[in-house]
Amino acid sequence: MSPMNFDLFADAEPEQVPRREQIGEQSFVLRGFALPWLERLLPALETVLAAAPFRQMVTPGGFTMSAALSSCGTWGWTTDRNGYRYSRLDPHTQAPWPPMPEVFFALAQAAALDAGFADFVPDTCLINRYIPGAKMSLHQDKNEASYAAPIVSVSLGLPAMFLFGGFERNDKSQRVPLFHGDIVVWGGVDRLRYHGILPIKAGQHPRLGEQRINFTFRTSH
Ligand code: MD3
Ligand code: FE
Repeated sequence: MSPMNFDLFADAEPEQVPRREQIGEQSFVLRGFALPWLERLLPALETVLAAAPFRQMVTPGGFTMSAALSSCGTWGWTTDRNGYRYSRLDPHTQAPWPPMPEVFFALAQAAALDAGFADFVPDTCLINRYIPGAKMSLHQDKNEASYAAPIVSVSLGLPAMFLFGGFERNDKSQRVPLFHGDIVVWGGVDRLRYHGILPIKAGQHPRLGEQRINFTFRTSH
């Protein structure tokens, strides 16, 4: 056998999909970024939910959202017939929202930094729970005081098809599949893009069961 025939790549790492995908000028998907944090995130999530359980909220238009919501941190996002707002108190319990667990904050900061945003200081984490059939219609997030900070979103459980649109409702959307452990980070110029989640397909996730949970970290004030 001539040396020419040695497989130069025999010891190389197997081919892998890129870990960081750019989906917009300042938007990145970090594939699997949350996986090493999972066994610390889930007990912290249980603690938050014991104090502020998931509940379905009503939009100003009178529709009950199909996703169930909770929050932690100094502020929590709420909606009812009177409008959308951030509040310091959970309207369900009348108590302050539970504090943001350290592991939530640390993960959000690490993901923001990986996408190029140093010093991200979220003051709220909105927690969305989707069961099969639940969705989130195309919308913009406009309730934050400043759009300077990025938004960090963590996907857990069942997969989802994320719609990443333009700056007007009718602009064409990209479809981005999001899987258990993926994190998406959005910065400045992409901050006001329309976005949504297609109805979740039936399925069982080995760790989270029949649901998708999404954390959205924001600097609201
Ligand atoms: C894209 N949540 O809570 S990720 C929301 O998966 C929300 O639960 C979805 O949209 C979910 O408002 C999508 C979060 C997200 C947040 C802000 C964005 C995506 C964004 C701002 C601009 C573009
Ligand atoms: Fe949103």
